[in-house]
Amino acid sequence: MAIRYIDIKQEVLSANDGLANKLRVRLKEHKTLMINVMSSPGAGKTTLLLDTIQRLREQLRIGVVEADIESMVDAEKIEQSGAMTVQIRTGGDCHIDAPMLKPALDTMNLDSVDLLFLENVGNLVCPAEFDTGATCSIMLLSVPEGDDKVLKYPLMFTVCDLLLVTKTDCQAMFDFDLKKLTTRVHQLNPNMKIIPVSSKTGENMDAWISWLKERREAFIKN
Ligand SMILES: Nc1nc2c(ncn2[C@@H]2O[C@H](COP(=O)(O)OP(=O)(O)OP(=O)(O)O)[C@@H](O)[C@H]2O)c(=O)[nH]1
Ligand SMILES: [Mg+2]
Repeated sequence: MAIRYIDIKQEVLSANDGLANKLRVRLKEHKTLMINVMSSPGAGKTTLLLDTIQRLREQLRIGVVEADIESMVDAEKIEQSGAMTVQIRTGGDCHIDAPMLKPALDTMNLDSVDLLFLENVGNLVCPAEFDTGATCSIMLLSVPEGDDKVLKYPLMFTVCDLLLVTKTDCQAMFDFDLKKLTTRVHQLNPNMKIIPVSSKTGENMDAWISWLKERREAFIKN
């Protein structure tokens, strides 16, 4: 007797991709550039976003969708910065997918948001598997996590356009080899741009802001 084989994961992913594409089209119609921000817990996503909002709020209207398993801690901080903020509580899920994001977008007036950040759940594995409808995906890897993470969590490094190596102010305390990391990343994803940054010292924050502005200009033109 032949074995009947049902690939649930493939079905879930293809249903997700259909909705993600619709969300991408909708965001484009409103000229809202959505950026999916991913990393392991504590790599510095919220800190980076707070700094970014501070630097760009006179030039762009910024919104943030915060995704967490529990709590509103990050959303409360972001809301204080004046950015439009929506919290998604995943209730245990360790990633955001398109069906989870849609109700958050439905609550927003996208015509008044130029730049929308999705702070994904802190996790280097699951968020990489799900298209959210974002036009860009970026990731953070902090110096204390180590330069070998690209070998252990390769998918995340494959799906992102930009890697921000965060907490470079801690470099002296860790055996983190930026050259080794860069070689490993480019073996997997030759197009990945890498910017080492520190929210503490402000190192290379200008380069990150320039990258964002270039992305937005290209998004509006195309
Ligand atoms: N030294 C140093 N600490 C940083 C830097 N950026 C963030 N931190 C600290 O790292 C810790 C975690 O930062 P968060 O911004 O909350 O990290 P996160 O990625 O948003 O964390 P989750 O949302 O829980 O996944 C906080 O104590 C920050 O102050 C940095 O550039 N240098
Ligand atoms: Mg956070």
